Amino acid sequence: MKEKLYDKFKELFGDADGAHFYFSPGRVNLIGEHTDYNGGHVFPCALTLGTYGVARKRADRLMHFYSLNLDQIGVVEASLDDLTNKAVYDWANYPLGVVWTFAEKGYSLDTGFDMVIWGDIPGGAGLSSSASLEVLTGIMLTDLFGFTKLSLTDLALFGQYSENNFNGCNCGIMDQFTVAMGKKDNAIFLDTSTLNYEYAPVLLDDAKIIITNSKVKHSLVSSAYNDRRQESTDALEDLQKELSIASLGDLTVEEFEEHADLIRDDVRTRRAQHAVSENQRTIEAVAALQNGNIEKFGKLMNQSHISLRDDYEVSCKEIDLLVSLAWDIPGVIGSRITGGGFGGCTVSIVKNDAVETFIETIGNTYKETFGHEAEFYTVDIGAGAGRLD
Ligand code: GAF
Repeated sequence: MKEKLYDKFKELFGDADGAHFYFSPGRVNLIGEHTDYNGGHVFPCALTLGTYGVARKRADRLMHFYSLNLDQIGVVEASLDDLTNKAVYDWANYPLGVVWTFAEKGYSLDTGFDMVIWGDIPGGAGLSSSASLEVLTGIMLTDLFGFTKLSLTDLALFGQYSENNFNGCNCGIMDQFTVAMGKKDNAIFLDTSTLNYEYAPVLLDDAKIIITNSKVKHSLVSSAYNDRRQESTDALEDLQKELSIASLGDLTVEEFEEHADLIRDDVRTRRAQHAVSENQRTIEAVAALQNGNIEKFGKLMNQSHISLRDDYEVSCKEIDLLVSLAWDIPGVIGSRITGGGFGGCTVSIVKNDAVETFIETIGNTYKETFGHEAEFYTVDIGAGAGRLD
C-alpha cells in the first residue's frame, strides 16, 4: 500500500521528496456504549484496519486532498484562507475540519500541504473511519509543521472538536482517543470524565473477537445520535436539580434507582438508565476479563445489547437478528451491537471451534431474511496512529 500511495502522490504532485507516510487505525468497542459523552467508562481497542496517508508541505496556501478509495472525486482543493465546510469538499471536510481546529486552538499552518490517502476500514460500519482520518490528519500536521508540544491526547481532543464543530456530529471522545492511543493486543479502559486510562491485555487463547457487518446504515444517523445525546443531557439536568453530580457516570445503579423519579419523562429515564447501567457493566466487565472470567465478560456484553436495544433504542432489526442468532450458537461467549448504532456492526466473542458455524449459520439466515450478505472480520488488535517512515 505504501508504494501505491507514493506512486499516486508522485503522479499527482510531481515527486515525493520530503513526503512522509502515516497510519491511523479504526476501532471496535468491546463494551461501554454511549457512555463516553455521559462521563462513563468505555473499553474499546484499535484495529489493524485503518487509514494510510502520504503527505508533504507546500510552498503556497493551498491544500490538496486525494483518496484512492474515491477516485471518482479526484483531487479536492481548498485554501487556508477559507476554512469552511463545503458539500463539494465531500470526504475532505474531515481533514479540513482538523486544519480548522488547529487554527482555532492556536496552531495555524503557515503553508498548505498535499495529502493522498487510502483506507481499509469498511465505510459507514461504525468502525470509526472518520475518527481514523481525523487523527491521521492531526498526526500528519503535527509532524510536518513541527507542533511538537501537542500530545496524542491533544490530537484526539482536536479530532473530536472538529467532528463536533466542523462536521456536525456531537460525538464523545472514545473513537479519537482509541485511534490515537491504541496498543497492540490491548483494549483501553478509559474513564471519559477524567481521560485517565489503563491498557488491558486481550489475549484470548481459545476464542476470537469477530465483527459482523450488517451492511446497513439507517438514514439520519448523525441526528439520531445527537438526539440521544440531548436526551441524556436532559435527564442529567433533571437529576441535577437535587443531586450534585457532574455526569450520569457519577451515579451507581442503586443511586440512580433511588433518584430516577426526578427525571421528567419515560424516554429520558430509559436513556439515563442505560448510561448508568452500561457504565457499571463496563467496570465489571473489565474486572472479569482481568480475573480471567471471560464467560462473565460475555454475559455483560449480552446485557449491554439488551440495554442498547430497549432503553437506548439505537439498534435495528438487522443488528438484532445478528445478535439473537449469535446468542443461540453454542460456543458464542457474548455478542452485542458496537459503535454508535442504527446499523453498522456487532462484536462477538466466539470460541475457536465455533467460528465456522457462527459465520455459516448467521451468514445464511441473514441473507435469507434481508436479501443481502453480512460480512465477517476477525479482529486483530493493533497499535495507535503514527508516522511509519
Ligand atoms: C460513536 C461516537 F463517535 C462515540 O463517541 C461513541 O459515543 C459511540 O458512538 C457510542 O458509544 O462512535
